[in-house]
Amino acid sequence: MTATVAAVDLGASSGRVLLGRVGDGKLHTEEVHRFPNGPVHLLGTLHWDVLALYREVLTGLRLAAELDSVGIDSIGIDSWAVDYGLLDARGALLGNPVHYRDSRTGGITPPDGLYEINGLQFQPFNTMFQLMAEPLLAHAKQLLLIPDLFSYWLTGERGAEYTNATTTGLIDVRSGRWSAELTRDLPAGLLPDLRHPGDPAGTHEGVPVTAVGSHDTASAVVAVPAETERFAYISCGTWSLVGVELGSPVLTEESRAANFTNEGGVDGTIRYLRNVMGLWLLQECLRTWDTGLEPLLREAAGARGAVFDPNDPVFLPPGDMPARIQRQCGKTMTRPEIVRSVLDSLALAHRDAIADAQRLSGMEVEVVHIVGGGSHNELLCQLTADACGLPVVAGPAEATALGNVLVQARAVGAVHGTLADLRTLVRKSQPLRRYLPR
Ligand code: ADP
Ligand code: LRH
Repeated sequence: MTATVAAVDLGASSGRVLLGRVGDGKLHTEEVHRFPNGPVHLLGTLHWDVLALYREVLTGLRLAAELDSVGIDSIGIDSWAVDYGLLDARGALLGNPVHYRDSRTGGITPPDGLYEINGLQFQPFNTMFQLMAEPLLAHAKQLLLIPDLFSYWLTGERGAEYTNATTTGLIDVRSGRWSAELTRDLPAGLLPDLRHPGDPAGTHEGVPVTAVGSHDTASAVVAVPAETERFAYISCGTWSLVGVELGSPVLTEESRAANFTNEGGVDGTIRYLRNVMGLWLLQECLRTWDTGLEPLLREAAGARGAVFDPNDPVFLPPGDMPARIQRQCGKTMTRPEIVRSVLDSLALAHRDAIADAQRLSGMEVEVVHIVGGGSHNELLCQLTADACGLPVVAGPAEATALGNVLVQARAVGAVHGTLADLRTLVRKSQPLRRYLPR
């Protein structure tokens, strides 16, 4: 059986709709629509423009339907994590969703004992902390994470997809359910029932919508083209999400202190990883300079950089990134030197996270997979291989959308098997590039 599915993947820097054809041991994808995404500053608060994004999603689905005269078997949606919309009693959106880079959660510290329950790294923007600063909470009847909100708008049906729900900080990592203790102070019924990747999630104009790993990083990890179980991954886009896949969480004090997270993956896996600030640093430099990436990357290859800690919270909000980087490095630099500093510093942060993941989980890795838009960045891939002293396999750049496609294709019966089987399909169908450590 061959299936055609539409994957909606909303990243923090861009969104896209892909058409995926899967069956007879083959995987073929075609991008049908791509659109920019980014923060909108409004009256002192940083928002997402969710209605504009929804319009783009509808455009993408229309274009996909026009391309596929045979008919689409399923639609799946994933996006960045932690952010949400609040609904009133009629199901209408209360306010425009706030961006996780907004300053409203600045100064929050995690309560003691939290990690033992939710296993989540501390990020000030985790949903549970945003809710502490949420003025609309008292008026809200229900909370929907961003992919669940889009799914609701498409289908009229509500639910909370599990992988993304784990990024709220409100899921008990052992039971995989909403934690009674952590949700105690929230309005009753605020959090919808959980659904899991592969579950039906309603219909849009007669086409079934299927829950996927709706946390973009969960979908990206599905499509890591690993041959061995002993792999590390870097889902490298706006963020670098760096870690390993495990069967059970690591909840030790050392793991908490190293700020490693145990996020829920597809098929009951644990995504044991650390957030590294990622290519956001570069995106914000380019925005400040109002220039393109490729010429700068060429110049950066021959430049000397400085090393700084890319995870310093000073880099989290939007703003003049070159100024912040130069301040952290304690010197004035040319543009290529700044770009080189970003790449050197990210490569070292990738190395540290992979070393920590191995030390804390006891798993030894043989290869590092870089997926996401950053897999196009040859210099970063080579520097990461050099820093880690491990081979790097780069690609696919659209791993998130591919993971979304594959989980849908499996749900409709066009492909069978475990994550290893899905990964084999990715490995056989996608162009990959190998970097050896120098
Ligand atoms: P997100 O899903 O977080 O929006 P993506 O996975 O789409 O992020 O990755 C976007 C990033 O990938 C860009 O910011 C850019 O740094 C990098 N990237 C994309 N294409 C290229 C390219 N051709 N060369 C180098 N880097 C690229
Ligand atoms: C990447 C991502 C990441 C989260 C962040 C908020 O897009 O989903 O996994 O930590 O956004």
